[in-house]
Amino acid sequence: MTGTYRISPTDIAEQNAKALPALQEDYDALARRLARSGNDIETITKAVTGFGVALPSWGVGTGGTRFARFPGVGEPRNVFDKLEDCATIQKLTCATPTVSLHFPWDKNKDVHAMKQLGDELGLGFDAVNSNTFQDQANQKLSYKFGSLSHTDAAVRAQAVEHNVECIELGKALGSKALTVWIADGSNFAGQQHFARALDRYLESMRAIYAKLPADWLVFIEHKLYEPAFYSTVIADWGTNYWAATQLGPQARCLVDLGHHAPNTNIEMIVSRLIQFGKLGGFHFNDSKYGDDDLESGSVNPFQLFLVFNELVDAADRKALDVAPAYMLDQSHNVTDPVESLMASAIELQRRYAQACLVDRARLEQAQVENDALMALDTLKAAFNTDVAPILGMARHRANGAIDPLGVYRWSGYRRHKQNERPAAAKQSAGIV
Ligand code: LRH
Ligand code: MN
Repeated sequence: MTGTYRISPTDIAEQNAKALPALQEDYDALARRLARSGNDIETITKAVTGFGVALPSWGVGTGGTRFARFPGVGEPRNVFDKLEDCATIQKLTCATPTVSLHFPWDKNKDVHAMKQLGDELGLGFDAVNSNTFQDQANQKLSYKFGSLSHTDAAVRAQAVEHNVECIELGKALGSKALTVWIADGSNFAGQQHFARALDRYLESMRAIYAKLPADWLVFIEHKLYEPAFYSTVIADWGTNYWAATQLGPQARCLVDLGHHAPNTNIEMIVSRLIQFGKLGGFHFNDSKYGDDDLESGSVNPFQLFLVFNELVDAADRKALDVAPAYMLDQSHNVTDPVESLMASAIELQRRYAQACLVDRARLEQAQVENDALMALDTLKAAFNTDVAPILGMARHRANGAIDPLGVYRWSGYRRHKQNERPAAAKQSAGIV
C-alpha cells in the first residue's frame, strides 16, 4: 500500500541500550525520593503504562492558518500514510495506541483496507469526527449558513445523513464514538434566532442519536467562536451539557481546551461535567489567545496538570462512570507533526503522572482547614516533581524508545518519507 520505511524494534533496542544506564540511575534516585513521601514509583509507572491518548489523523500533516500553510517534506498523501506516521509515534512513545479519523478528510473507497492496515500496525480507532463545516465538491446543499441548525430542513437532513454515514464508517473500523463539532452560528446581531437555532440543532441531534449503536457514545464539542464571530450555537459547556442531557445517556460533552475564552477555569468545567455525569472526553491542545491548537502544555502546563488533577481525584472517588476519551487535536504549522505529537502525548503522560503523585489526604486536610497555601503547596509539590524517569522507564519496558525524539531524528524517518512521498503539487491554506 505505501512505500514503507519503518523504524525497527532493533533500531529502538540499540538506541535504548545506550540510554538505559542513565535512565536506571535516575529512576532509582526518583524511587528513593518518592518512597520518602510514601509513594511507590512502580505504582505510578504502571499507571503511566496504561495511559493512552488518541492521535488526530488531521494532525500528522502540516497545519496552517487562513493566511498560509507551509507544508513540510514527506507529507502524508492519504489516510494510509497518516496511519503509518501514527504507528511511528506509537512505536516510539507507546502512549498513542489509537487514531481518531475525520470524514470526509480520511474518506477512502475501501474502509476495510484502512481497518486492515490499522490492525497490521497495531492501531485502534477512537471516536470518528464528522464534518459539516465545509462544503465538499459534490455536495448538493451548502453549509455556508449552518448545518444541523440550518433554517432549511433539507440542509439539516443532509448534515444528519453525513453523521449517520460517519457512524457506519466508524462501525467498520471498530470505533465506539462519534464526535460532532459544528461551526453553526452568526456574524451579525439579528442574523440568527438563538433559541430556534438551538431547537433545530437538538432536533437534528435526536435523529443522529437514534442511529447510534447501543454501545456507542456521541461527543458534543462546544466552541466559543470561529468561524462564527458573533454567536455560536454550541458555544459553551452549559449549552453542551443541556443538549447532552436532552439527548440521553449516550450523549456526552467533549472539552477541547482551546475552545474557551482566555483564562477560563477549564479544570472547574471538567469537575462540573464529572459531577453532572456528562464528561465524555477531551481534545487536548494549548492556546494563548484563541483556538490556537498549539502543542499540549506548551503555553499553560499548570492548567493541563490541574485538569488531570481533577480526573485523578474523580477516579480515586470512583466518580467517573465512563473513562473519558483522551484525544489530541492540534495543528502543527512550524514543526514536524510527528515530533509535535510525540512531545504532546508525553506531556499528557507527564501531567497525569504528576497528578497521581498528589498527596490527596494532605490536600483534603488543607481544604477542610482552609489552609490555602498548604493546599497550593501540595499541588505544586507534585507539579514540580520531575517524572521523566518514570515516563522513560514505562516506554523502555513497553519496547518503546527511552528518547523518542532522539531515535526519530537518528532514524531519518522524515527523509525516508520525503523519498517515498513525492510532494503534492497543490498547496492549500487552512488546517488540511
Ligand atoms: C474545531 C475542532 C474540531 C475538529 C476540528 C479539526 O475547532 O476543534 O474538533 O473537527 O477542530
Ligand atoms: Mn477539537
